Amino acid sequence: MRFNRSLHGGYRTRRHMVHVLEAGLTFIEANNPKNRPSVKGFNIINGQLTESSDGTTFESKNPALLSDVLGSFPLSTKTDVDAALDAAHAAFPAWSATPAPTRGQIIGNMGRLLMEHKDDLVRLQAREIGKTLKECGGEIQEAIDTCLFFQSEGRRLYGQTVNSELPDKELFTYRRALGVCGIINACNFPSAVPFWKMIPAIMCGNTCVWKSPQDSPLLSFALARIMHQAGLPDGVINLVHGKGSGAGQHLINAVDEGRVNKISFTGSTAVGKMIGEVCGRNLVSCSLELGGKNPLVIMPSANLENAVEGAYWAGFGTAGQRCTSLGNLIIHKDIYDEFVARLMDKVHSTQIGDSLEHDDVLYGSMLSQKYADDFLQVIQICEQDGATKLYGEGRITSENKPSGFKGIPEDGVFMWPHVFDGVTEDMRCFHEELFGPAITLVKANDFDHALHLANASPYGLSSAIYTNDRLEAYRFKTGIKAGMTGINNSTTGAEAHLPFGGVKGSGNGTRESGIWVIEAYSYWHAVNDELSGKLQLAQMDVDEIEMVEAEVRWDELV
Ligand code: UN1
Repeated sequence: MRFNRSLHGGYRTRRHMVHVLEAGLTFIEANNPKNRPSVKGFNIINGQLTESSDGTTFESKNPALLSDVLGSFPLSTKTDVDAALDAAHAAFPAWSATPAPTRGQIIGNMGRLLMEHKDDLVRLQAREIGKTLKECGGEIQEAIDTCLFFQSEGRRLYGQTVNSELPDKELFTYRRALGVCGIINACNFPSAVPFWKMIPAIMCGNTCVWKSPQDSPLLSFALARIMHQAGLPDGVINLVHGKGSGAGQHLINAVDEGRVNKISFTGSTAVGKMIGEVCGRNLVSCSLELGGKNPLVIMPSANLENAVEGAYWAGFGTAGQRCTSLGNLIIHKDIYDEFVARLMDKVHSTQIGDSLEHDDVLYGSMLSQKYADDFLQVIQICEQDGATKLYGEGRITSENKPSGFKGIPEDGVFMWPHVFDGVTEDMRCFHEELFGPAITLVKANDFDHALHLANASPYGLSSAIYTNDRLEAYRFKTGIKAGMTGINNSTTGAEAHLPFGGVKGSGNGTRESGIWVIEAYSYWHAVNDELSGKLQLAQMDVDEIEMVEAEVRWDELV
C-alpha cells in the first residue's frame, strides 16, 4: 500500500479503475478522442447495483472535453428513493447497535482504501468535473483525513457520568443515532463534502440515503463502492443518482412522509431555505451549508506580495467555484492602485486548460455546462449596475482567448478570469454570489469602513484580512460576522478537524468537520438510574441545607 500525499504531479496514468468499479459495471464502447472508458452506472441500494425503476438514464460528461462521456446513470424515481429509504431503515437497528469502535474501524478501512486508490480517484474526479489534478489531490486527501479523524472518534463518542442531587442515584448522558439521514451535496467538492457528512453520520450509528450530484455520479459510485469494500454492511449507505428536481426532491418530500430523520445539504441558499422549511415543519434536524460572498480585506501594512497571491488564489482557484471563493476584494484606498496593478499582472498571466492534458494550469473548465451558463448570466449584473470591467471576456473560444489558455477551447466550457472595478455597496454584484472566476473590487476609506463592507453582504461563510497590524487583525476577528476567518491567508483552506460552516445566509448554524459535527448527527440521551430502592423525587426530596449563623465580627477585621 502506498501513502501518497504528493499533490504535485506524479499521478499514475492508469486509465481504468476496474478494481474499484468492478462487480457488474458494464463498459460501453468509448466514443471520444482520448478513447477513455465509458460505463453503465448503477444506484447502490442495500448493497445491490440497481437501475432506475423506469429504466431512464442521464449522462455524465467531462466538462473539459465534452465529447468524453463517462457513462450513463439511473435517473432515479420516487420508487428508487423509497427503496433506498427502506434499505436504510432496515439496516438501522443492527448498525446503530454495532459498537462504535467497530464502526470506526470500517471508516478507517475506507481511509486506507482511499489512499490506495488516490491516484485513480484524483484522475477520475478531474475528468468528471474539470478541476485540476492538484486540487483533486487536495480534495481526496481531505476525504482521507476525515476518515482517519473519525476512525479514532469511534473509540471516543463520549458521554458523561453526572452527579445526582439525590443519594444512591446515578445520571448519565449518551450520544444516540438520529436514524436515516438524507445526504445531498454539490459537485464542486464531490468527495470531501459527502465524506464530511456521511463519515460522522455513520460513525454515530446512522444510516444514509445519498443523492449524488448530477455532475459527478461516476465518482460518487466509485466512492460508495470503496465504502462497501471497506466492510460497510449493506443498506448503511445507499446511493441514488438523479438530476435537477428529481431524486433530490423525492428525498426531501420523504421528510413530509416521516421517513427521514435528518437532512444534510450543501448547495444554494435558495434550495437550503426550502429544505429548512420542510424540515422545520416536521421538526426534523437539518444541516445546511449554503452560499457565500466571502470578503477579503487588504490593509496598507500587509505584505502585498502575499496578499496578491492570496487574493488571486481565492478568486480564481477552482475557477471560483468554491463556496469559500473570494467574493468582494476590499482594498484600502492608500494602496488601492498599487495592489490592483500587481493583481492584474497576475491575472493577465493566468494559465487555464484541461489539467489532465496540460501541466501548471491554475484552473480548468467550469464544473459543467450549467455552471457555465449560470455564471455568464449572473456576471451581467456587474456592468448593468455600473461596475467597470478591467478584464474578462466571458466564455473562452478560439477567437476569444486569453494568452495563457492551453488546448482547444471548444473542447470544453472554459471561462476567462474576470475582474470588475468600482463596485459599491448599492450594486447587486456586491451582494450576490457569482460562483465562477470573477472578483469584484471595492475601495475602503479606512479600517472601520473595510470592516463595515466585509459585513455588508447577506452571507457569512468565510472571510479574510491581510494586515501586519495586530490590533486590526484582532478587531477584524472580533468584528466580522462569519463562520471562518483567515488572517494573512486566503478565504479558502478548511481542514478536516476544524468546524466548517457559516452564519447569516450561509447556513443554519450547524457545522461540518471535527468534533463539532457530531452534534449534527446525534442527540443527547439523559438517563437516570435509581439505586436506592425507593422513589426519590428530584428537587422535592433533596436534603435542605441549613445556614449557620456567622460568628465573625466583621468590624474587628477591617
Ligand atoms: C465547498 O466549497 O463546499 O476550504 C467546500 C475550502 C475547501 C472546502 C470547500 N476545503 O475551500
